[in-house]
Amino acid sequence: MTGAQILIECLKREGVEVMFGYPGGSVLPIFDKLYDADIKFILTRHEQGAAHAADGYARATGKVGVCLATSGPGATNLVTGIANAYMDSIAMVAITGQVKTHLIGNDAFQEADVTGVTRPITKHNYLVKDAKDLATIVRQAFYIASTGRPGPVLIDIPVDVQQQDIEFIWPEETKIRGYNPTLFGHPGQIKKAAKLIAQSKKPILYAGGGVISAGGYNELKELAEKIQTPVTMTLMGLGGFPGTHELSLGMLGMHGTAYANHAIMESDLIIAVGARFDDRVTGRLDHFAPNAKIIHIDIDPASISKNVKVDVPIVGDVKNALGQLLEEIKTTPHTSDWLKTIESWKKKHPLTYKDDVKIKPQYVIEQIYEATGGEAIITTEVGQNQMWSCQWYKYTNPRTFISSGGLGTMGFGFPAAMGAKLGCPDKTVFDIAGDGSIQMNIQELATCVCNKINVKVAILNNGYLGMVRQWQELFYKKRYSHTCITGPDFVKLAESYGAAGIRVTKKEEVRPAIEKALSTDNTVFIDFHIDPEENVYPMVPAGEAINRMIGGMA
Ligand SMILES: Cc1ncc(C[n+]2csc(CCOP(=O)(O)OP(=O)(O)O)c2C)c(N)n1
Ligand SMILES: [Mg+2]
Repeated sequence: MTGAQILIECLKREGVEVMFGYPGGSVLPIFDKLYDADIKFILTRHEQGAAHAADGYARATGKVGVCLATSGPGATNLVTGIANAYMDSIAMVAITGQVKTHLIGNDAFQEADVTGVTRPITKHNYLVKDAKDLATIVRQAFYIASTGRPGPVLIDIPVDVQQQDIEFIWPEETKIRGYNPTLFGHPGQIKKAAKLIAQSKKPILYAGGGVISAGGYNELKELAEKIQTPVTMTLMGLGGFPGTHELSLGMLGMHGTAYANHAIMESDLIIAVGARFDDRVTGRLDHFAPNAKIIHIDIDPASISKNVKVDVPIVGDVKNALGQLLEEIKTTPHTSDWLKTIESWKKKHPLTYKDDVKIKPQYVIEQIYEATGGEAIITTEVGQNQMWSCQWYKYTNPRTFISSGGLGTMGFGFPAAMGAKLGCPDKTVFDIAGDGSIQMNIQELATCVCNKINVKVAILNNGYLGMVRQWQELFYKKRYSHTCITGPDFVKLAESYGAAGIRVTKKEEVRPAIEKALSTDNTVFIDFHIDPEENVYPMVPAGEAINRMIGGMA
């Protein structure tokens, strides 16, 4: 078999059903084999779209997302998508073509040192120098991407290796020396954690994306109910615990709820589960949760005590470790006073906005929530649109909220929605977008229409790079330097691609437009002309303690 045939055969054996990508000279042998392979191939209109679509597919399904690009510019166009997956620990395999082995290092046409470029943004990467290593490398790549703390793995394959003829041997086993993720928590640490929990009076569960990637949703819910402890989630953790549950505090951090931020600051015990104490969550570190002991469950030992020193580290798979903890806990803490205090904060300081005749973005999202019965997969772009989507849609199931957390990549949401829809064709998929962000990968409209990928895009059109404008308003004396942004006529643009477009300029048109989009068997752009200077509150100014919120409780 040729290297290209071996690659396709390995992808099939790894269970790959869909892949995203773009052709070019250095991947022609692979594309030739894809011509009659039974893998669905989605030709995007930009390689960045392919990487984000693979990422969205992975987040929605829990499978490995796969993308493919040619050498040089094709590969460098993947870079943002790979970095995005790396920051959010998403299982992805990115395959790139490379110039012929004897030309590597020669500044050959369309040569880029892609393994060099992606080294700091991949969990691992490979340059395949001989086709006889290819099968082993593909197996390892999928194994590394999907086990332990998931992440992107890149395989760079020179053209001559794709053409090389060799015997195909499928490696039955994958063993990688020095790579052995710890799956269960140390029993001694679990005991210590159970003891701390029993003694605490003001515990809080702080859940991150690890709950979702490990499939620990049921265990987290069981634990929260058993120990009657409130749960706050990071952006990546939304959907990891039902947002409608009475123990849910919603999201914490820079744009978190006032009660979540106060609860974590006042707590005497933080049980961190698959979360990494990101700076958007902790705010000013030396003021963070001064009275709390910390238990930290994470599969990645490197993320423990990285930002915040913890008292009881538990290295292990979140689902397993929560299961162990559930078994170990015999005495539950007395939290009724604590829950009462939090309940009063919730009542006094709920998330709010001033309703108006103008269309408020929060209102649009509430209407999307109601119209979809809370059952849609929501993807977002980055900025105010993203934060409002965290605040105003309640996610009750894992893998229903898909957003660029760590990297904050404008242009992520639309291609990610495509990937999610391909992975979950029976679900309604909505990209809640900003008018700036949507213009960063708007070319994927063609991909949607051509492949009948019916995603709905709600553009919260404020005529601004809204989140940056908000910072300029609050911290730069309203000097709106280059944040007023124009766009095309989104309705005409969608129509020109063969998609549908709806413009909404009045509040009473909001719900009917959403209903119309839902009943349209096509990709739909809804252009909501929202109040242009609406802000996201509460807000913790960068570098402040997280209970010092603008628009939160004093
Ligand atoms: C690729 C990229 N470039 C720049 C930024 C910085 N940035 C963060 S939010 C934002 C504004 C986004 O504007 P828009 O998509 O209209 O969303 P809004 O905040 O108005 O809802 C910018 C420029 C980014 N996050 N990503
Ligand atoms: Mg905007």
